[in-house]
Amino acid sequence: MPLETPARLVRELARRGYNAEREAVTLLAGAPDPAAAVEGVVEYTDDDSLRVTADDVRAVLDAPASAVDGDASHVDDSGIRASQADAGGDATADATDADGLDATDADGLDVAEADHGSDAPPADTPSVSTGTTPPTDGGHAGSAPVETKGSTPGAAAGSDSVGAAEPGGSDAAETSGQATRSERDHSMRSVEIDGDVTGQSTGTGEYEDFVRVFRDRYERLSKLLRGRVNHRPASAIEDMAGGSDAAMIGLVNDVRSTRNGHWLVELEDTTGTFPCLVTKDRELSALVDELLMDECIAVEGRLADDSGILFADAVHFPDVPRTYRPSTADRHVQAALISDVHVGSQEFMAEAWSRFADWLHTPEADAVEYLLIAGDMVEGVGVYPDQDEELDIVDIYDQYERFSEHLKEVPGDLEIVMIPGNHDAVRLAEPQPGFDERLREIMTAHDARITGNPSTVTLEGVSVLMYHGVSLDEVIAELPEDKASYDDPHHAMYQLLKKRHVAPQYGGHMRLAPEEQDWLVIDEVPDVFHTGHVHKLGWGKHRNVLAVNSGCWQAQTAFQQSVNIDPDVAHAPILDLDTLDMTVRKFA
Ligand code: D5M
Ligand code: FE
Ligand code: ZN
Repeated sequence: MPLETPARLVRELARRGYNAEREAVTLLAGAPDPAAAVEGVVEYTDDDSLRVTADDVRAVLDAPASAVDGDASHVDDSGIRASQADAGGDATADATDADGLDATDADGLDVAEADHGSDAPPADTPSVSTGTTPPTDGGHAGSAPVETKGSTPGAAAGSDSVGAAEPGGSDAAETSGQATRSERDHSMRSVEIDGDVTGQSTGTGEYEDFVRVFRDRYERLSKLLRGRVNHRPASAIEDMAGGSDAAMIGLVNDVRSTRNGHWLVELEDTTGTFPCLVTKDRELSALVDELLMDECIAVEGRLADDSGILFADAVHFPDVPRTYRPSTADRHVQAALISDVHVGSQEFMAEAWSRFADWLHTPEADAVEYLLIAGDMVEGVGVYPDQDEELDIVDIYDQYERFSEHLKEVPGDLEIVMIPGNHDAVRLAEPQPGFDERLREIMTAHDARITGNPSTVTLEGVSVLMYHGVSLDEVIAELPEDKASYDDPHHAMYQLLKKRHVAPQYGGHMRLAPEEQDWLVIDEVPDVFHTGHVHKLGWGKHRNVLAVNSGCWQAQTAFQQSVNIDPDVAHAPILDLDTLDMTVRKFA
């Protein structure tokens, strides 16, 4: 880019994390080679200085030619990711933004950790129990709802016996030697589905679609931030007087570290881009580690004298309102939240699955009336290199046939909702539509409801945002360990809630299908956020929203062994819809 105009020079300096005296800019513009002069000045200025003075420029312009040749190697434009990752390692643990939202994060963390680490969890935390022993938390799992004998006896019993008669199915009552679950009144049940892209996909994959989807993302997420800051569009900020207070809402377009160790965050809105500088000594700088490309944030601060850069004082995320109160069901009823079944893989744990299905037939599981499956029903074909070496069933349709047989093992009166994942036979790019007709015909068991990834499923008033979770890999790779890790997958989910988007960063693992609207924005705060994909179990609350990542039914694969992923296998998180308490049952 030619740098002959003062505006461009200011911009270029801002990009490097500097603002400049007016006279310095004039001198640079008049230099024989302004670009080389900028490089020289950047080289010359003191490591801690943020401002290029006229004296700096004179010193550089007066120096022998070799000094202004401009070796830009000290300017770190090479990959934000690397520098972010590095900075992440020594980021301070308690980075709080102005809203102090991490206080709530910590609650969730404590719950999960206490639970994983202790056999006797505190009374009000979820518990992990094994097999069919009642939960230890005195929760509701053991207290069956009042039986409604005589109502629709045919429905439940009839479908159960169909399940038992199928090959691969098992009669839970016989195998467990226990009574079967009670017949229940279905009239209280309700399932509503929102945000399903199935049949609504408009994208043609053209460039304009990408523009449109990001514009929609900006419009919807910026709305959530507008009341909190007195923001101006990028184009208007450029024209504001130097030194004034200013705020901007934008998508993160670039994050780079400056030569001086500060951070330059470039925001983009519909009018242009504007650079915001976060200085390294500010508490705020820890927040930079949490930023992902393309997420929407607001930055408040003070404009530099030349209005070329905004010195950040506060960063805001759309987040969940602190006052958020989730809805609950009007009666005691439960939902099992699972994912990543991976039927067709040699590592699919058929026996553990059958134990789970058997347990669902027992009176202890009486209150479990809903089963949500958040993707990866089957292992799929050609998903990862060398995957075929570990396939038990090589044909994708045969995999779904087998999955359907396993699904028949669970009680026929369960309401089942499923979304696809990255191993399923639908398009990989998100949002993913639900299974096509051919697959639906195979998976007719129990009239499962099939919807897209993501979707919001409201069960008796409790909204559950179901999303498979491919973006979690990205969030975990990009953010510091204490903000997101495989061991605490729910922390990564908190970040998605905070960003109000299930997959903020486009590229990497995340493939985005450009549509007219951004289906991945979290418009409405859900009561529960349910994901899978990383094959780790974790749950906790972020600002009263329960985040649950549900583990898997596939033992460790060769790849997972090679990268040290130790999956949490055959756990079924059971959610009380009336209290939003969780109990985890283990069937491995
Ligand atoms: O992926 C389960 C988890 O393992 C998820 O965190 C991705 C990671 N994974 C598994 N196999 C691979 C390969 N081959 N490359 C990269 N990452 C991988 P899932 O997609 O549910 O099987
Ligand atoms: Fe999976
Ligand atoms: Zn997956």
